[in-house]
Amino acid sequence: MKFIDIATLDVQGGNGGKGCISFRREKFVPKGGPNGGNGGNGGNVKIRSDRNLNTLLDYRYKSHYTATRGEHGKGSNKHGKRGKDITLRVPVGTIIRDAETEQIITDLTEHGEHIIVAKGGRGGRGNAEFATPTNRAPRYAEPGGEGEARKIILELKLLADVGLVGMPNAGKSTLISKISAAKPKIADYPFTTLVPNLGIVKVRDSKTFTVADIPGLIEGAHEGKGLGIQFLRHIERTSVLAFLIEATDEKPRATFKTLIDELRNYNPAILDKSKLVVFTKKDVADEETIEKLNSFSISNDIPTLVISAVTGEGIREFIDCAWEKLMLERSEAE
Ligand SMILES: Nc1nc2c(ncn2[C@@H]2O[C@H](COP(=O)(O)OP(=O)(O)OP(=O)(O)O)[C@@H](O)[C@H]2O)c(=O)[nH]1
Ligand SMILES: [Mg+2]
Repeated sequence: MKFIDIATLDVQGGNGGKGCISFRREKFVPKGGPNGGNGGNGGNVKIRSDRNLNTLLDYRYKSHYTATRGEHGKGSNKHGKRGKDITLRVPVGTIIRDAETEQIITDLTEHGEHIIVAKGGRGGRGNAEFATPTNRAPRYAEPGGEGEARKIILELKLLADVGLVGMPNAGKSTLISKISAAKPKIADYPFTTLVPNLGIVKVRDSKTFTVADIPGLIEGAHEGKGLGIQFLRHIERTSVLAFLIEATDEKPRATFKTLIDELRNYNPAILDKSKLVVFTKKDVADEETIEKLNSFSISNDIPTLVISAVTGEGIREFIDCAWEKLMLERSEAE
């Protein structure tokens, strides 16, 4: 299944009901006063975050939502009922933007948060409300207000624990396919992965973490080169970043720097995350290279591993290392 993480919706609040023009008609009261009731307010369109959901898939099939209108006012001072609200449920982590201004309206980060995205129109006042000493029988009532109409964009950032970043062809998708049930497309050409993949990794017992494989990054990605950096939003909320670099890369340090620079250009805060460096495709590197990589070091707090998804070497260590970093991040977050 393709991971749908963006959806554009047209939302509209219900119109307000019309105010009523009506006069009392009673025996023995020849000129009854005005008794037209108010129209009900239109319903609102609301969005609520729900931890039981994890995609925006539903919104691909239905993208127009209009709340019901308020009932019109009636005679005998009866007010119209308000229109029903519509509540759209979205996964926790969904960002809502106004499609026109692209401004973020809100960021739903907790379960059960909700927001009105399109307000219903106000009910019009009935003629009873317009009676004054000089005009005791107004033949006027307000129409209902129009419901607010708006185009919004829902955007979901994957809530993965560990994000895999690397140049195209580094072996990101191969790794996720070895450590989880995710079955992404793997090929020996760059930009095989076009949409992010999410996998669940079993550590041991019932312990698991989630990992995100994103499309490859290249120098200039922040200017739109390659597939650009649009996918980096998926790793903004991961706790740990694994930098995958091919063991046969002749300039691993420069590659690491390029990746760091691209992330920094997107959002410098991403670099505060725990990091690990993972050299991939150990099986095709020569002894000398492997030896060099074994002593490769960026800094004390960035572990380095050399793995092969083909032979399975180092995979267990990768899982353990990522888990350890994750536990550290979690305990610091508490
Ligand atoms: N020999 C060897 N080949 C590998 C290993 N891991 C991945 N490959 C190969 O490297 C190529 C690229 O692998 P992918 O997993 O598609 O790379 P990616 O980083 O996801 O690439 P993009 O999606 O294009 O960014 C494929 O031909 C894989 O079979 C490995 O450990 N050893
Ligand atoms: Mg890939």
